[in-house]
Order: sequence, then structure tokens, then C-alpha cells
Amino acid sequence: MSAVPTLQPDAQSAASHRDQVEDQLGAHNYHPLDVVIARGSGAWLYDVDGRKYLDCLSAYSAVNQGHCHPRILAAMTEQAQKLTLTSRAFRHDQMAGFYEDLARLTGAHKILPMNSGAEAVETAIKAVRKWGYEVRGVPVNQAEIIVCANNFHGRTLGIVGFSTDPDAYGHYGPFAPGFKIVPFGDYDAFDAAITDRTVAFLVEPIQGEAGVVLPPPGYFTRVRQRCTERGITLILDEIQTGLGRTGKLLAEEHEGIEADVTLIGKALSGGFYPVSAVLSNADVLGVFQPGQHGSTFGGNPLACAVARAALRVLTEEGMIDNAATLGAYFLERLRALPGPVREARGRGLMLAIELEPDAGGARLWCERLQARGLLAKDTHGHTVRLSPPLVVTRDEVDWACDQLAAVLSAA
Ligand code: IF1
Repeated sequence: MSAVPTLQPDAQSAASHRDQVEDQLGAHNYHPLDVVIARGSGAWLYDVDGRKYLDCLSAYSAVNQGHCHPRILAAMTEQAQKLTLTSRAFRHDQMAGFYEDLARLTGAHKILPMNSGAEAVETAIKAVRKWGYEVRGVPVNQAEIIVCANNFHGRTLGIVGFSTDPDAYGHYGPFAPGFKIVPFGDYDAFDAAITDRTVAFLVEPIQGEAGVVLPPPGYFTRVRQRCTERGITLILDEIQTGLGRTGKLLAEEHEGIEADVTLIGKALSGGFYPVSAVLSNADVLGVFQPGQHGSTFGGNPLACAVARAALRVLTEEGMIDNAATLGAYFLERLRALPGPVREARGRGLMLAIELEPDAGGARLWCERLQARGLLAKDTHGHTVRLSPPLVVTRDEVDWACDQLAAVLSAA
């Protein structure tokens, strides 16, 4: 690799130097809003010039507990001074407590800790295929997994192979076979896609990246029943919907069902550290034998200590109920907004407004909101996600709605 280009010391401000370095040295796989954050606390972010912003993205629901939560920081600091990583070649003293806390909270019978959400998804795909061959008796290498159009489950090659978003899969092929794509929310299409080789249905309870798309009432009840009837594992990807975001610990609770495999991540660490986990009944994760799956950092002592604090904070500080109460209030106010709002939708504090197609695109509106101190993210062209940390207050929700109304009424 040739020597890294040395950037001429820039006579201009640190800002333009920063811009130049990021532009020249950074891969351009993102198009962030032009705001440079330096500090976060609770639901608020502060840029390098001290301007404050209400965070209505929460790092895509990884910061449900609010930025830099002191109790999670304390747990991380304490553990980091003792032991951060052993690899799984040895045991460590944080593992059992992590398993117990998570099992007590979720009812999981088996837990496999990983790091990123995508790794949890990949782990689940490996587990259900292996389960299909070794427990269900599906012919080896013929397992099928049903997924939904407009899904988002991560960005690894295996996962984008069953994406329907050209930006996610374009020019990355060839891809792994064995996935069938059906429309989200269409029970008949799901049922019709089932064969004797179907081992799982992998689906988000609410499609986040697709623009906060909720399922039709009763959809998951029927899916759950059909999966049970046909011996298909229901994998719910709760990496974004889970851990309080929708006003319940897990979004499946709104549907009154239980997944066979549940995937969590993001807020499992409160935004301090990549921690994810695959939760299942004993059958599915029981297929792994020593040496058949793993990761260097998966389930490390620091991750376990941070996750235990993140879960404690989430459940002890009323954040889940706050998401339910303030989410309903926020949605009610969103539905009364003026201007080019086609629909306001969501559950708990996983909300979004879809703008009229001729409103100029959601990015433009996010830039206008940024100018008024509210940071939000557009998705799929015309939708603005609104997902503040679960510590947001009613006054902050009112303030956010005032900014939205001011921007939208000037349309
Ligand atoms: C980016 C999107 C959201 C997820 C669900 C698995 C994963 C994610 C339901 C993978 C991750 C992140 C990825 C992040 C932006 C964000 C995102 F816009 F990409 F699609 F939230 F909607 N399942 N979503 O939402 O977890 O491997 O990232 O830890 O790629 O920029 P991860």
C-alpha cells in the first residue's frame, strides 16, 4: 500500500481541515448531515461549536438509554480497569451474570453473544440451517429461509444477498442461495412460500429501514401459528425494535407471540460497545458444538458488564413505559402536523413521518430540522424517522413537534 498521503497543514480553520481529511482519507460510504458532534448527554447532542440538538435518531436505536448514561459508563470503566477480553478459550467472571440477567428478562433458554447485529443475524441463519439438517431432517444444503421484501438485517454479504434494496446488494454478488422473498405483512404469500425445506422465517416485527412499516393486525399471530404447525423457526430481528424502543421490552409483546429465535443488539450496550445476542429455545442454539461457531470478541467480559448495566438502566429507570406513554403522545402530535405530511406512523418511540412525494425529499427536511436543533434521519426518500432516546421528556417531545410544525408550515 503506498504511503498515506500527508495532508498539507491547512491554514484554514480546524473545520475545513477536518472536512479535507475526512473527504480525502475516509471511504465515502455515508452521506451524513453536515454536523460535527462532540458530546452527548441524555437525549441531546452538542456539536464542536457548542450548538445543541435533540437526537431523534438515537444511533438507529442503539442509544435508547440516552447518550453516555452515567451508570453504564461507571460499569464500563470499572470493568475496563479489571479485564476486557479473554477470548472464549477461557471462561470469565462476567459471563454467567450476563446470561442470567438476559434469560430472566427475556425468557431465553439458550443465549449466544456476538458483537454486531449482523453477526447475530448470520449466527441465527447458521443455527437454523444446522437445526434444519440435524433436527428437522431437511436434506443437507437444501434449507430455505423466508424473508421479507424491503428487509434490513445488516450489511454482510450473506445478508445483502437477500436484500431487495439495490443500494444494499448492487454489484456484491454472487450470493448464497436458499432465501425466498415475500411481501411484508402478506400472510398468504408467506404461507405459499413454505415448502418441506423451509427451516425459518426471518423478519423484523416492524420494518425500520423500510420506513417504520407496521404489520397488519393479526399478521404475526397467524404467522406464529403457521410456523408452529409446519415446524418452522420464527426468527424475530429485534435489533432495532427491541429493548424498549416500541414501548415493550420486545416488540413481539405487542403481537402477543413468542419467537423461537430473537435477535437483539444496538441498545444492548446503550451505545457504549458493540454487543449483540441470539436468544432461543434450547433446540435451535443447542445444535452448536465446540468449535462450530464463535468470534474473538463475542461475549467478552467488558461487553457482558456493559450489557448488564444497559439492561439494568433500561428496566429500572422506567424507560420502557416512557417509550409507550410518550410515544403515543408524540404520534398523536405528529398526526396533527401541518404541511406536506402524507402519514405519521410507528409504535412507542419508533416513529416516522412520510412526506408527500412532491415535498422535495426527506433529506431536505432533515437539513431544515437540523437548522432548528433537531437531528433526524431520512429513509427511502420521503420518510423522516423520529426515534429519540427513551429518556426523552414530554417537554422535549413538545419542543420537537414545535420545530417540526415550524419547518413544515413554511412549506
Ligand atoms: C448502517 C439502516 C437501521 C437493523 C436490524 C440488523 C441490523 C440493523 C433491524 C444490523 C442495523 C443499522 C445499520 C446502520 C444504520 C442502521 C439502519 F439504516 F442501515 F437500515 F437501523 F435501519 N437488524 N441497522 O436495523 O446491525 O450490524 O449494524 O449492528 O449500516 O449504517 P449492525
